[in-house]
Amino acid sequence: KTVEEMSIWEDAHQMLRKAERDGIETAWDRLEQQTPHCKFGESGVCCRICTMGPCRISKKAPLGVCGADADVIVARNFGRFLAGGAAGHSDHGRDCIEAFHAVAHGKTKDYHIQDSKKMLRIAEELGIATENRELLDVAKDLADKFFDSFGSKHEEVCFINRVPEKQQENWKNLGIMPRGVDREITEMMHRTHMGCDNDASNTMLQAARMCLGDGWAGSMIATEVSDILFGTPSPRKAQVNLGVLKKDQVNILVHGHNPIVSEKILEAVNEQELIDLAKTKGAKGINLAGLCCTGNELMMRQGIPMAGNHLMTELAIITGAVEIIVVDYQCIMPSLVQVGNCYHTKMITTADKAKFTGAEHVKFEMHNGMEQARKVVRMAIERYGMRNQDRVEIPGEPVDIMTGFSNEALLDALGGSLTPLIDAIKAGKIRGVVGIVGCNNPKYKHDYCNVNLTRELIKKDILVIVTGCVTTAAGKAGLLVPESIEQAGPGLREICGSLGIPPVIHMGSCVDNARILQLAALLANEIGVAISDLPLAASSPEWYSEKAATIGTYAVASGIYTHLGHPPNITGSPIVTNLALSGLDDLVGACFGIEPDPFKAAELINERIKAKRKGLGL
Ligand code: BF8
Ligand code: SF4
Repeated sequence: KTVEEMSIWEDAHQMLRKAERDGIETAWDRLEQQTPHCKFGESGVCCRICTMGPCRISKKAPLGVCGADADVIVARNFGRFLAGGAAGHSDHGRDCIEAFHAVAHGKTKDYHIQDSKKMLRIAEELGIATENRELLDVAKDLADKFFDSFGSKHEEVCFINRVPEKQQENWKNLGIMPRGVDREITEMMHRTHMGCDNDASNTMLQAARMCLGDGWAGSMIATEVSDILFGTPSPRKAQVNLGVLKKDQVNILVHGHNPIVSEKILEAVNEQELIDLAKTKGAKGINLAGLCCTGNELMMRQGIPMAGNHLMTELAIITGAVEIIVVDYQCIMPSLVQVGNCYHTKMITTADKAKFTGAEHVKFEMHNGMEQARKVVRMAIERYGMRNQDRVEIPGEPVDIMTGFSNEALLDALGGSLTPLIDAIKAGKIRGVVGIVGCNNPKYKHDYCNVNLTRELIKKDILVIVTGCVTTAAGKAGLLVPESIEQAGPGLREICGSLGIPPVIHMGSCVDNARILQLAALLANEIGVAISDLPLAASSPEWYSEKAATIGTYAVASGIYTHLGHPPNITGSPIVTNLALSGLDDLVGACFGIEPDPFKAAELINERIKAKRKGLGL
């Protein structure tokens, strides 16, 4: 493949060429080594659940040793795949609760309640008394409530009050009303043990229930607690692409997901003492930039620039300009350690649950976050002297973006209520709303689908919300600024123009897809219909991760049609495949659609939106 076939971006091309010159292997090279992929694995019919196997299903051998057929095996494999995603989001959520709990109990001086108004609002929403009480007492109760809701104590998921009545009824009827997310994940693992749940549809219903537990609790709690601790995002400017790195400054990259680490690094790089120290080493200052979702978190709340999305993480190090890459967990390629070793770049791990061989471990805990952050920044400053400026190449100029659209901020932009948005939808000026979310995957030309689908949808007067790695794609394409209304259809152009907002709205990281769920629920409640009646859709064109599949599944189970660029590894089972592509429509009012071509995908989504509008008499 030529570099032009690998990515749509000039900064990526330049770094891929440099990688070749510097003799560095990237994900694209390793994909080639792994191709062709195992067909059994790809279609989901390889079972490794017990040691009577492993078993592979084929025409010649249609049953595993235990008698499980392709449907059962695919359903079990996919159930476990989704459990990985739900666990990732919700364990991240639990870490946020732990920080919040430590703050409430005065066990940390490094973390604080930044948005007490939001905390009180959520406490009231969850039935906790707030009047005439000390803020920290309310916080203690709220932290306990969140902790409790993770397990099996409660019958229903934490933010069930936000779910429209009709969806709740639907879930009850199907027996998929989610309980604590930990319980759902455990039950998923239990059911998929050999000889437990051997009915593919039944297993898939549990998968839906577990994913709902992630969307409406695990992820939603992560988002809400992060807002309480670090501030609810509001509109601000930022910049994206590798051009945000600085040749004459100490460059630190934060990568991973949880703002608990990255927010402290940000505070440390702004401390005068450390800036002065960097200057004594010959640097002009200290530059912090983000990657992937922790980058999204910092960008949303603090306007910190974003160096790149998933497939840009190796390429960011190949600039030769990065002193340190600080990571917490999820979506961090283990290859980054080796790529870093080819330059002077050190990877710092911060969580005991995510160590990387060859990286240096600086454990972040509630009581020492700030101290550890300063330590990391000092290490970066030390390493600036080891940088070989002759090997440094920073491609491109940063692109401006507008970020910070929490639902609170969106409501503000709308003048305090959803009415203007609903009126615009009714009048057909905004024909629908689509969340484009998720990843990169070297099986696709990097960001080609993410960007083209976004462009096609806004042309059709569909408001687009982006999160996760699609954010950087839309940002680099110049779509996250108000001026991009020029590329939108006339109705969307008029509405966004009058509000001064871009037609593509950045709502945060992947756990922040919970914000989109909440917005969908607010719209449904306001209009008095089910979420599945609304002209909404979701899409993850270039997805790769378990988490992305979990998000897609909770979106569908919540009533939102979801497009994926490629199917999960389920195609070996007619039952699971049919359920995903159509059967779920009858059950929950939404299903998946698969289409790798972004232009055809835009048509598919558009058709869905047309049908939903018609259903509402619009
Ligand atoms: O949670 S979009 S590549 S970074 S999985 Fe990962 Fe996908 Fe990026 Fe964030 Ni989400
Ligand atoms: Fe084979 Fe059944 Fe064991 Fe799976 S659970 S490995 S199909 S015997």
